[in-house]
Amino acid sequence: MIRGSVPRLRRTLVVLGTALATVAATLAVATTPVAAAGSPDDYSGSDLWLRYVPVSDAKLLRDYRRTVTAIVVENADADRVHRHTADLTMAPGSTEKLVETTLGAARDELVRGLGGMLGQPTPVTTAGAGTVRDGSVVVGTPASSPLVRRAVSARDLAAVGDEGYLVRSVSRGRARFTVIAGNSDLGALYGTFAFLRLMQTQKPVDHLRIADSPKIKHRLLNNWETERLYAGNNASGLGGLNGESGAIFNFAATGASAGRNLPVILDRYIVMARALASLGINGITINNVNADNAYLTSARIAQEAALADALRPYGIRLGLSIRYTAPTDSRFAPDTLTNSQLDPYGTEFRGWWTRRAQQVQSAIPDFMGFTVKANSEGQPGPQDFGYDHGDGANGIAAAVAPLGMTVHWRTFVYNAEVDNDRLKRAYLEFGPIDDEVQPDGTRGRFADNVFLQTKNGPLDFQAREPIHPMFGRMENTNQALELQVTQEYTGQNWMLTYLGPMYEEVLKTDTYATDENGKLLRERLVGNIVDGSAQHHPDTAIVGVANLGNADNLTGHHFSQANLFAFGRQAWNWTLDSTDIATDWVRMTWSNDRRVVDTIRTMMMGSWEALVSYQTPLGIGHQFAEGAHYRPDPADWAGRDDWSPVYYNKADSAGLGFDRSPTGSNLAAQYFPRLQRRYGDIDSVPENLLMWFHHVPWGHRMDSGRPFWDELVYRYQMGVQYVTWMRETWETLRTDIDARRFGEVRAKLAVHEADAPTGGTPR
Ligand code: BDP
Repeated sequence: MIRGSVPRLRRTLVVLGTALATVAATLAVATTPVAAAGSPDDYSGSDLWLRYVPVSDAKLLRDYRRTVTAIVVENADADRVHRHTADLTMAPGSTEKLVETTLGAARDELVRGLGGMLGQPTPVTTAGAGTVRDGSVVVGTPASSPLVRRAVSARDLAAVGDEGYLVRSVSRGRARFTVIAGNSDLGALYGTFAFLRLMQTQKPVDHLRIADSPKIKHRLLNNWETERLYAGNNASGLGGLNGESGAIFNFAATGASAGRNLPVILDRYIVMARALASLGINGITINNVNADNAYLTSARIAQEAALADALRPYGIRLGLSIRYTAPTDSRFAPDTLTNSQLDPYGTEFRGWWTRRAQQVQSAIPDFMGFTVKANSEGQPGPQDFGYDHGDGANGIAAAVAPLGMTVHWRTFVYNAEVDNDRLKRAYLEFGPIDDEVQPDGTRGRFADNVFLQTKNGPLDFQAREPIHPMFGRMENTNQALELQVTQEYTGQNWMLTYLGPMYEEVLKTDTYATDENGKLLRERLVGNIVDGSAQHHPDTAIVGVANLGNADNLTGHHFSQANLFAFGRQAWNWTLDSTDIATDWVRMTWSNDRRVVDTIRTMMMGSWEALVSYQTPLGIGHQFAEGAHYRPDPADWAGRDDWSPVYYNKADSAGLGFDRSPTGSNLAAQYFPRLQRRYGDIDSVPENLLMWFHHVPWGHRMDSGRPFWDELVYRYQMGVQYVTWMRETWETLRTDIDARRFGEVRAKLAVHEADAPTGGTPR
């Protein structure tokens, strides 16, 4: 390649400054200062979106106070969840508390939420001889509550399934009240949060007729602990203080925090649990996919059981990431295996995993199962012992199936030494296993309790990627979509980047999947593949790689909270509009003032596209300096090709971009025919994926009429100027936002603005 092209690119980014009219000028908003309402100026963001500040609109407050006067949760304390840890306790000085029932959690949330929003306590009452007081909010299931049983028909309730809910305004004689009903206690809890959200976002609640249920069954987080964590509480944003690691959960903190390890429960675990339940997230795999076997030792299992106990009332189940070769770890002596016993069809291997899973299950009866990163980035796997991914996944799956557990087998595999394009490996390795005819005549070798967990795109969580060609390809295997919530490649804890639109783009992309006769499926967006409707998969899952750490605001950047919120809402219902989600989040997190809502939402909605523009525009991928994945360095060669910007940009005198069309690596051929044609042809590929699929000549004419190089420069500059506009616009909110959070966001935006054009100093 001709390296001169890349420095030229870099220089241009830095030097450009005045060529374009500023975005700020076109997007500037008028300022009308409004006094900040109801939030102490030192508020840290620690409540996430579960802030229940007093309703600021006086008329609405009067209406709410009339409509909502009492809380009725019959038998709230009856159905206690399992607790393994006899003396489960919160750390001294905690403000959150442990609950023992799901309906108790619903009741407590109403007490807290209504008390805060209405500015007066809302009494918890009993129904009293089956009568309902005017203004009651009645929560429960037909089993827990005679009132609920009478108020909603079994048929209506049946339609919302196990985890769905109904929220209804009901009139009985002179009494008007609200019913929040589920078929399960968890459904009722989800309905409670939905009801509170209506009030947090200042919607009317007097004529409700809501029925809602999740489209995807397992809505999960993967917690990578401290890897790619930007929410640790030390000054640089990484790691932790006082002996903590920076991770959200303390297993092995030292020094001043030694007394704050699990089984002791910390406030932030309960805040997290409430927040995740408010979105309907129902599971979390708590440790890194580059797994440490320590999590399977008896001492850790006891700690994990305590965490599971604390989260259980909120419907959040635990899972663990495991290392394929864990059976050989001497920490499990005398119950260890040798390498030669790691035969996934052998009784030793399967027996070992069954025993381990049983041990976990005896402490955590609702344990979900294991997530496995195998033969990927140095992690061991079945291929090291002469087997393939199907053999390995099925070996562990068979071991845990009798216990009702699942295996999430990740498809993040690549080998640029074998392929002419790193992006092709997953499809090549997993696809044929899905096609295999089985002895019973069915197709697909992966077991029923295996999910293949696939990142949204074929590379690695880049700010924009085409969808992964696996979606739609694995018609005989359960699919789990993995999205990144932690902002590894999207600005980390320095940049304000709202990822809701990115998730939406992924979920609503058409796969153009066809059936076995080549006929287009009727429902075939990525969301349809993931929710099972496209190819009739009975079990469904979506996974977010979480951004939770021990920072006061739990996510490092205040606006990163929005990404967890958006992921959760879209995991529940992937058809939602990311603008509406942003609106809800702003109202719940910052303010219901219209100007504030409009201003912040506008900032958020353009922020991801701006980041794409100044980091990796027009489909160029992975232009980051080695390791940190923050600062672009297009000329870098990171010691191996497939980790290096130059491998991805292929800059030379002819042009820029990776040819994945039929004249190049032909990754395009891994897509269904319609996409294959669209991506494979430089004239039909969407411009935002141009360099993903083509080596674009410098003079290529763009839709705008500009030559390719000019367009590239234009995009970079637009992205950079958007950040300036965000920084300026935030200033207009000074009097509307509580001081600490205003200042913290302001400081981050200053760094963001400095780093957007140049990548800044290495952080
Ligand atoms: C990459 C991360 C790395 C993860 C890997 C994975 O840089 O930390 O371990 O993905 O998903 O994006 O396994």
